[in-house]
Amino acid sequence: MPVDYDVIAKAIVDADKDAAVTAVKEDLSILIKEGLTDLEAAKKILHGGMIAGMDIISELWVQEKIFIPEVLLSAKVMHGCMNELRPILEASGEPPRGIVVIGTVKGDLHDIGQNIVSMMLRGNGFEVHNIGPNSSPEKFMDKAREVNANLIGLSALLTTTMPMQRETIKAFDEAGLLEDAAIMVGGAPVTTDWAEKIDADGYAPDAAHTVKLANLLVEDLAVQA
Ligand code: B1M
Repeated sequence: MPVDYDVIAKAIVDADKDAAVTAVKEDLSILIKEGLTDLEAAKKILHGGMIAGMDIISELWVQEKIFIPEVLLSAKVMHGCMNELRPILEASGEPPRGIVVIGTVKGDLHDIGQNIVSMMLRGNGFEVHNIGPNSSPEKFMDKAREVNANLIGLSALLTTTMPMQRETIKAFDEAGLLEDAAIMVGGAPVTTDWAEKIDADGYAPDAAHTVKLANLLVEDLAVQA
């Protein structure tokens, strides 16, 4: 039976957790039988079905065809599907390429994107400490000190919380924590221009680019050391 990613996307839009999780499991098994590795299959399902479903939700919300309760229900189903992919995306036996503290900045409750970024970074050999949404500069700094992080990831999904990325970077700088660490920023409204304006070390538009950026930043830090 061929894989139909629309079934997952539709189940996320309909907030039908059982249907979504069943389709994720079935599609994983089909793609692996077709010869893809676990990781290749998980990435295809993530982008072709799950993120596509959340894109539809975004569009429906913009058009005011659905409202926050519906968005929250779909977000929960998205989390349920992510639980199925997590072990695959995170599996790695190598020593960590870098130590990342990631979260969504203070005032911002959106966490789906940064959870995906976290999983992809883990799956690509980074040690990731995900401190969750609504994280203050102090929370980021406490965790960075505790785990001796060399990469900090700041997610913001609201134009009103983007300035908190700048505040967090300032706080790290003033505390002298940027000598051996680099800051990455991301989130739907964030741009390269914004990243430059707030003195971030890099911007990534999605999880795959975050992995590339993290690798580059870790190499730069090694050269500077
Ligand atoms: Co909110 N919301 N929301 N929301 N929400 C947006 C962001 C919005 C664009 C919708 C819209 O109006 N079109 C809009 C922001 C407008 C703006 O600021 N310009 C909005 C609004 C207004 C709000 C509220 C203010 C609504 C209200 O209460 N009136 C409110 C704010 C609450 C708060 O945070 N204080 C609110 C609440 C919510 C829910 C709680 C209902 C829910 C969040 C549930 C959750 O996360 N647990 C929600 C959702 C789901 C959305 C949309 C529909 C989807 C976001 C999402 O999960 N996308 C969103 C619409 C949109 O973004 N187009 C919207 C899927 C996810 C995979 O993508 O998060 O972009 P994304 O992550 C990507 C990349 O951006 C990148 O990689 C990820 C994977 O590829 N990335 C990084 C993300 N972080 C990164 C960090 C990095 C690097 C890359 O480096 C570290």
